[in-house]
Amino acid sequence: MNIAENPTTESLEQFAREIRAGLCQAGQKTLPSKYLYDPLGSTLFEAISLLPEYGLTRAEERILRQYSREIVRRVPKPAMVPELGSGSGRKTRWLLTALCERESLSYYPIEISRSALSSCKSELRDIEHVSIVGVEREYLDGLREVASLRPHGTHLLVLFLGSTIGNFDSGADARFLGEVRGFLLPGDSLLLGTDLMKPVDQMLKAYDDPLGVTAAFNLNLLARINQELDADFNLRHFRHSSTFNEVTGSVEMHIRSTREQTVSFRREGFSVTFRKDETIWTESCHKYSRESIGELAALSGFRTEAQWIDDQWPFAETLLFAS
Ligand code: AVJ
Repeated sequence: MNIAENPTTESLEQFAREIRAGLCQAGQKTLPSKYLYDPLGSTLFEAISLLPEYGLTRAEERILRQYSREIVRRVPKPAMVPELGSGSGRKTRWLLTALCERESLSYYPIEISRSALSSCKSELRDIEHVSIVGVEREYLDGLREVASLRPHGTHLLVLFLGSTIGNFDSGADARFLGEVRGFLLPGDSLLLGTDLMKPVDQMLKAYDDPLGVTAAFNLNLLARINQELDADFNLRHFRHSSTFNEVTGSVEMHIRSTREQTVSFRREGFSVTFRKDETIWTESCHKYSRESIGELAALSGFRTEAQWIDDQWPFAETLLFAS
C-alpha cells in the first residue's frame, strides 16, 4: 500500500523553483541535498555505504543488529513506526524483526524518492507480521499524515536514522526536531542516528573517496537537473570537492566550476553564470558530540532515554522520549 502525493507535475514545479532559487541567489549558490536521491543518486549512495572510507552506514547497522532487542524493550506497545527517509531499508530490518517478535505492526517509510521507497518495500517485504505502508511525501507532511492515523493508546516510534539530521544547518536541526515533536504525544519516542566527530582527515576521506563514487553522487545532481529541467551543465567542467567547516562542525560538499561559464535552463528560460572556482554548496553533514546530541534533544522537547555508540566508527544511536 502507498500514500502518494498527487502526481509529478507539482513536484517538478517545486523542483524547478528550488533549483532556480538556489542558483540565482546572491552570494554562495546552493542546491538542496534532498535532490541528490534520484534513482541513480540513491544507487550511488548505496555504493558509498560500501566504501571502506565511509564507515557510517556499517556502524549504524552494527548497532541496530546488536541492540535492536534492547531498543525495542524500552518502547511501549502497541507501536506504530514511521521512518523519516527509509533509504533502502536495510538497517531497519533489524528493528522491525525485533518489534514483530512481540506484536504485529505497521511500518510507514516516508520518502520523496519513489525509487528508494519501492526498493525499501521489496527489501523488507518478507518480514512477517509487519505491514508496510509507503508514504511518498516530504518528512513533516508524511509524519503529520501518519500521526493522524494513530489509534487511541498507540505509541509512535519515529525512526530518523543514518545521520540525515546532520544535513540540516546548525539550528535548523533543532527546529526540525521541534516540528517532529509537535506531531507527537508525551512519551512517544524517536530513535535518532548521528555520526560523531572524528579526526578531520578521516571525515574528509569519507566524503571524497579515491574511487570517485562520492564525486559521481554529487555531480549526478547536475545530470539530473540537465535531464529534468532541460539545462546544459557540462559535467566535465565541474569538480566535486569536500571541506570541513571548523566553525559549524560540518563536512560540506560543493561542486566547483573549473572555468568561467554560463549554464542555460531552456525549459525555465533563464541562465546562470559561474566564475572560475565558484562553487555550488550541495550538502552539509554535521558531526555531533555526545553532549551536542543531548542539547539538541533538550532544545527540541525530548529527553535521552538511552544511547548506543559503535566501537569501531564513532556513531551514536540515541533513543529519545518526547517530554
Ligand atoms: C545519507 C545523509 C547520511 O550525510 O553522510 C554520503 C549522505 N553524502 N556521502 C551523509 C552522503 C555524501 C549521507 N546521508
